[in-house]
Amino acid sequence: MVIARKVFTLDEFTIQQLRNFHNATGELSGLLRDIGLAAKRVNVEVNKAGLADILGEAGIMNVQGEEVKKLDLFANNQFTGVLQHGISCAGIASEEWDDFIAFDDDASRQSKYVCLFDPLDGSSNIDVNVSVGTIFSVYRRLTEKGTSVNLDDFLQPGIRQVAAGYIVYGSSTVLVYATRRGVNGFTLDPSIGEFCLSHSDIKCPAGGKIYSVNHGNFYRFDKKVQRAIKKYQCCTAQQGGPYTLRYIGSMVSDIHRNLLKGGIFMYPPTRDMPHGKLRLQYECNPFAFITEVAGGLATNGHQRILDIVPTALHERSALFIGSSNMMEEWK
Ligand code: P6P
Repeated sequence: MVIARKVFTLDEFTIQQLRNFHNATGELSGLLRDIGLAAKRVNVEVNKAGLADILGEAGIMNVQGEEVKKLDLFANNQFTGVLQHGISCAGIASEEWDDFIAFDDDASRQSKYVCLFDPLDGSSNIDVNVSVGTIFSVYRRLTEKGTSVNLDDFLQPGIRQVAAGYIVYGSSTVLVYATRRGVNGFTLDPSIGEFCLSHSDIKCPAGGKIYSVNHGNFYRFDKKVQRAIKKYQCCTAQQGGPYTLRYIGSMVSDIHRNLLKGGIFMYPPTRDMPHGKLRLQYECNPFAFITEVAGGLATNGHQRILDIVPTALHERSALFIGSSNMMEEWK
């Protein structure tokens, strides 16, 4: 007799996925469970950040030239440590590490995956209690199993992602991940300390009324972007509007909302950041993969994000991402 179960924890869900694909080895399930463990540990610190001595600057600058917060460092160490001590990842790259890290123990060298992540995106919001998030991306390594990974493993185009996801530490803590089989969301149930399936088979609505952009950059955008923003501001109901501006300054929260409700998130190039601000490998590509699997689109304004061939680990890209109908002019 099989006991029917409604609620799936992340572990149960990934194991269920494993059952459905007989040639699966369980490595990806293990990697996702490791990420879930690190996310739970980060969640504890994010939720008490105001109480513990974990707010504020760590007093160092990262490779991006940005002030690193203590919580950034904590999150970076958690995700790095869990993946290094697991057996499902051969190496990682992170916004907070200058270079990639090859895990050089025998078990890790046998793994077929590498992982890239932004351990705590939006960290400038931490001290004012605005949602922050973790973003991750998983690729099958190009180098031989049993050897150390190298830079080529981390510079693959986003179309080669095996999985991608994010955790948003907000009013609740939600882990969303995508494989080619679909996008699913899991909400942390603090009473049992497990992520439980809460958003099954997420689809990005084809249309939306939300646009997300930092309006303070308006006069630094090109004319096409300025025209689009003016269109969103002026559209009447007869013209497909009215639209509403929602911009939290934390892309994980902005894109999560638009993924569920429909909308477009834009981080266009500006005069001082002609290649955009956001990082291709561990911000744009993971969200582009998730959004496309959910039925939306993601470009840099003229090229599909997933088709861009990266040339450097921390390279930047412009990003236009969201509902397919709202993305027409950015394809
Ligand atoms: P701006 C946070 O620092 C971040 O990387 C994204 O999460 C966010 O969408 C963006 O930068 C905000 O940038 O220039 O609008 O403050």
